[in-house]
Amino acid sequence: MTTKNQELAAWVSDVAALTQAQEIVWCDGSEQEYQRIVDLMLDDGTLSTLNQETHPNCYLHLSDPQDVARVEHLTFICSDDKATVGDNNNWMPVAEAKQKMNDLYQGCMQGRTMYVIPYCMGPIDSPYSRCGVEISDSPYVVINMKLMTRMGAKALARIENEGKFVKGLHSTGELDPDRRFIMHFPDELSIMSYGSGYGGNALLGKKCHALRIASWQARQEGWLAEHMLILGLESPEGETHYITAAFPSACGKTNLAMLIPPEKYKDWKVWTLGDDIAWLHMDTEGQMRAINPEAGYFGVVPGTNAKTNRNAYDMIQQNTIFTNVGTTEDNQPWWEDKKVGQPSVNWKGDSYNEGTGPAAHPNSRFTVSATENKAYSNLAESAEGVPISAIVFGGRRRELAPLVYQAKSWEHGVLMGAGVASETTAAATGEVGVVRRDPMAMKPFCGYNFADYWSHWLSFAKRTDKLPEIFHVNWFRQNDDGDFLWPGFGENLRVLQWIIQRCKGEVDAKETAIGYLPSEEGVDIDDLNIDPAVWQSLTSINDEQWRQEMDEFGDYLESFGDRLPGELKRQHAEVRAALS
Ligand code: GTP
Ligand code: SPV
Ligand code: MN
Repeated sequence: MTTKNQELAAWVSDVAALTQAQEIVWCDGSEQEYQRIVDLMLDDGTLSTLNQETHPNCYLHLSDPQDVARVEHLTFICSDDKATVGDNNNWMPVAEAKQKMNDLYQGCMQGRTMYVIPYCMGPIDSPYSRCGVEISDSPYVVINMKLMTRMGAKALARIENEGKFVKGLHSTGELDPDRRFIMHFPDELSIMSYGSGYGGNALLGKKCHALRIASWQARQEGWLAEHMLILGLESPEGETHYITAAFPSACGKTNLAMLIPPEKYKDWKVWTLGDDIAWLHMDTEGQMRAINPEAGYFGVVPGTNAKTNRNAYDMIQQNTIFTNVGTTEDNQPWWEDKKVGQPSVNWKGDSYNEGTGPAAHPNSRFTVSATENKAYSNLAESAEGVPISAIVFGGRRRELAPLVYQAKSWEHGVLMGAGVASETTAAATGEVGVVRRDPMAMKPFCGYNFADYWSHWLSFAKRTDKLPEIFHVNWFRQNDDGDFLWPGFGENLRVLQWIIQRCKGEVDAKETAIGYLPSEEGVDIDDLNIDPAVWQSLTSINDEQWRQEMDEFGDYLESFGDRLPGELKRQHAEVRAALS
């Protein structure tokens, strides 16, 4: 196979010359190709089979122990104007970055196969979808891209029709953390990644293209590329409302997107459209609509069990690639909080021993096609996307943030999103559990200056009077013993119900300085056995703590200087004044 697109053909041959790849393989996206590459990896030991009786077509990949998460300090946006990139990103001048990367790529694929992977982010026939081509020397990348995107011949055909595509070059390199970079060149729609095989660093369609590059394009073209799940909430009467929610990495998007309602609400249904990324466009009627650019899930394994997330638990019993989990004696995948079985081997491939850390890496992942999910929405493949009623922001905060609250206006909602702060998780290298500012859950993913990004968000208010309502949730409040105050998971349905009732104007709320909180009987918790004092603290605010929070947040906003939109300053001042 080759291509009619001259630009693509020329780029592929330039890369082959630079990297001195031994062989070029154009990926067609077929099942046979997938199996052929799986077999090749089984042969070279980069993949192993799991118990095929209990887990048909499931495989295990153990990564280099130093290559288990995104590396935010090694991720750069390269454009010649530093101010456009913003202090929220690492910046490097284009020429310097290219020099550095070309030096690394020089001869790096000697003796290796170079895969050319055409992919489409979004339904293949959607006007909102965008294509790219990833060149990679990693067979692991090929099989993951097959599950995570619309990959192969159809994507190539679309590229040949449209002419435009994102160029992503990836080499696993030596996996040396000192020779590892993830570079983005938004002006020329290209990405260069070297030295890591980990999902977010190596599957370039995902965070690199569908968030960092796409957010840059979205600003120019009037749409939004967001770190959001998309779900449909269907009532017993058959009415479905669509919600998007932005939570930072490993803070509950996959779980919420696949929620199974508790027994009391068994006539309700949650449908999954996406679990990580949403592209939001305004249609000609002024309605915001969302598509999920992805076609699969690259999800956090630990904590997934038959109780917390039955849909995910069931969907990863077959046709799944596991990365960095442990295994049982009979070679089934095992992870912390799986609740069944015992670990025998850990994620480093050593025999499991309680004293030497968890069996599964805390950021171990499953890769599986979205079609394996029983809750997969039949509108997930719709070219126009789904109409959005509510946008939810959230973070992992053991204190401060109430269970749920609603913004008073779109502009106030943008402030609320900009104010997201959350405890860091194992999804990125670095310390875990420290609160950091993570506006719109996009700190690691917004490809340009946050101040301009907030202006862009604010600009939607001028374009329509039909914008979604904006909310903030926090499933992670804890008591002094470290126990969660809210049961979470399936019970989060009760909060989603309140959100939709608020959108429809069906339920009263208490007005506070930070927004509308549920009134006494607003959220149904009758059968949950929650201590009234706990419920009170989940649904009220501590003025003193919030004054402190708003002051810190104010300083953060000020750090964006003149670029900070005046409207955001006004919104901040209003909340701060209401707290005095
Ligand atoms: P990324 O894929 O990194 O973007 O993460 P995500 O936002 O999709 O997070 P995910 O749903 O995978 O959840 C991450 C961790 O949080 C898992 O270990 C879950 O078990 C846990 N979690 C998710 N929802 C809840 C909840 O409502 N309550 C509690 N206590 N934990 C939760
Ligand atoms: C995240 O870290 O937010 C993820 C996993 O969804 S990765 O694709 O690796 O970024
Ligand atoms: Mn994510």
